[in-house]
Amino acid sequence: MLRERAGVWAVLGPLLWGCGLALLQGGMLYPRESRSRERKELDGLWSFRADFSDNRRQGFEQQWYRAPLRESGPTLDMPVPSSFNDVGQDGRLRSFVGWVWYEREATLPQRWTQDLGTRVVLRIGSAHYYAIVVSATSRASGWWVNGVHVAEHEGGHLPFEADISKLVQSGPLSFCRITIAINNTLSPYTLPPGTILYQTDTSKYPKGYFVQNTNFDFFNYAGLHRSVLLYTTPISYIDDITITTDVDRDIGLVNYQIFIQGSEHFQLEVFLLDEDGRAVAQGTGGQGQLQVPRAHLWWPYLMHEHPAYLYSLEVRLTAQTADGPVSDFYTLPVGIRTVAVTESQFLINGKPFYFHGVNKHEDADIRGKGFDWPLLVKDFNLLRWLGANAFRTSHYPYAEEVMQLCDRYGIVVIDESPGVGIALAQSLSNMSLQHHLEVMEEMVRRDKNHPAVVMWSVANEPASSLKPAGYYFKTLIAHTKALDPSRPVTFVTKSSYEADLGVPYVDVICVNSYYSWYHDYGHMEVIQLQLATQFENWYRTYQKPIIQSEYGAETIAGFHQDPPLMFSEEYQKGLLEQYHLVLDQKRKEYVVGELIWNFADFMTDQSPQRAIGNRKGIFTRQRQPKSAAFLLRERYWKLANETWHHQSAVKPQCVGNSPFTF
Ligand code: GCB
Repeated sequence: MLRERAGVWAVLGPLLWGCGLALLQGGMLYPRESRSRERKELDGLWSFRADFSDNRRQGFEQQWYRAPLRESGPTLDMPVPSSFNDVGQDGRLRSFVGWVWYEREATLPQRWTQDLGTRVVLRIGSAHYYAIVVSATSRASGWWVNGVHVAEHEGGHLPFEADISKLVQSGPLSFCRITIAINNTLSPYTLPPGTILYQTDTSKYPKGYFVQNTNFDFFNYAGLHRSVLLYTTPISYIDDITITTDVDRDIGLVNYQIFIQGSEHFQLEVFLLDEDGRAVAQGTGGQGQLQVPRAHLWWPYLMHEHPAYLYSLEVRLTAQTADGPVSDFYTLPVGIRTVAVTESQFLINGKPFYFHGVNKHEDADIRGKGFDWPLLVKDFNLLRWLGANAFRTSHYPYAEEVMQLCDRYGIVVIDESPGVGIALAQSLSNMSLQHHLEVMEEMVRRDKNHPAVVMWSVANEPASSLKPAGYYFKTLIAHTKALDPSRPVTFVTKSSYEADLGVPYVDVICVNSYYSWYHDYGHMEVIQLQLATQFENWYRTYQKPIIQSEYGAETIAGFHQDPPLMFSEEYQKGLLEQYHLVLDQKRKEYVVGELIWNFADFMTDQSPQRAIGNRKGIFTRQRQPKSAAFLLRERYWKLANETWHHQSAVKPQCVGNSPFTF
């Protein structure tokens, strides 16, 4: 919902268009082509201009969206998807705070603009942080319909859409111009939060000087981070599908609920197809249960010889409209699996699951947080090479294509919201909570059907010992559970077991710790005692399973010191080994996972603690292994052997470089 954000927006904020968004109505199905649906990607080069004016509002004052952006002044070519920060040579753009403007023209197929039975939707995968979308159309005569406001959205990391059918179907059309203004300013009430620090001492700073401060440890990359696309549906269409699954002996149960828009009179048929395309169950109507005898379950990677089995749910809609019958088709991958938590175990399909994996970031050279297929495929190849069976989307929801690959490869996901850096009491206020609840709704709506997602994490390292944290997390977790009763909910803490006011409400305790890194520098000999005490205190207090959700050490690839010194590859290995000794004891009791911080080095704000970013990766930012990657690889494959649940005598082995070796 659009709200005036105290302070920050007053200087950098949007012109309020007076139109709150009905964000949470309707579905957010991933746009897939089908017999009734087409899609057109608008990725590539866009025109771009940052508003460097003092108040950052010149773009709105001069209405840059009313004419091609290049007429407003100099523009740059900007790739989409990408962050804008690192592609240029202008240092001012790298650290820019305020409004930037993206624009491109799209030519639409004639039938999209002439067939009133077609619904045309503009979808933006992620615009960080605040976006206003304006569209203009050019008629055959070369006459532009002035910019029409089509959407606004708060928050990067999650998609939003606008139905632009009316706009593109009101006469012969030659072009559609799309302008997206994006503001990356973070306030105490955004998610993640931040503050703007104004410097008023004119003996030290120029007039009007300000910087953006944050309490999280990654660079606040901004821009159009994921694909922008247009897609079509018929005017009566399948708007949303919710799937939950269960298992009764060897019968897989697929519960479905389908939401239709654009017609009240319709028939629905659903078919569940196996991997060979054979229908194994079928049903009719908007909700029901499909039963699959001898179902192939969705198993995590390295837990079964055929992990990640995916069925396809084919939904067929026939709707009656004033103009006659309309059909829509949508196919959704479905994994049949169960998730449950006991006092000391995390169960997938009734079997104990141990998370041996990583924390990641969406981060790479040049593109920043921009989606990139080669990078994604490389990362999944590395994960499988490593023998990792899980990751956490630290510290925000990742691209939908990432989640799809997790479903396909059996990589289990703890899906985390952008609730990171919640450090001030202000950010635990009702205003923040309200927004956080909405973000969870958007996130659950987007990711609810991924079998890979086994748990929601509502936040990372919030100030959970501050007084308002109790109510905040109680409400947030209850809301998330109400949205999705089928998955456990957690948040990741670094508070002490005595002081944390949010942990009473979580299903699994996720704890970060950096023994011998952020204190007791260089003294790895204290790790075992401190870590064991940490686990024992948490377990004694709560009797809930625990995940070591972060641990690690800053390591500059190529630095070697023996005996180990901080920042060397040997220190990283040594520190990990100390952790593993304790994890190996406690995983026999109640510790259900270990996630290294971090998969790869990543960019952060500049500070004396960070040498061009955070170097706790076991891979470099360019995805080359440090020594610790080999150590973890050996460990993870060994752990995989212990959690192998199938009857087959052949167990997974880490041989050579193939991630597929069994
Ligand atoms: C943490 C944070 C993570 C940081 C990491 C570090 O506890 O959750 O965002 O990057 O520590 O390296 O300090």
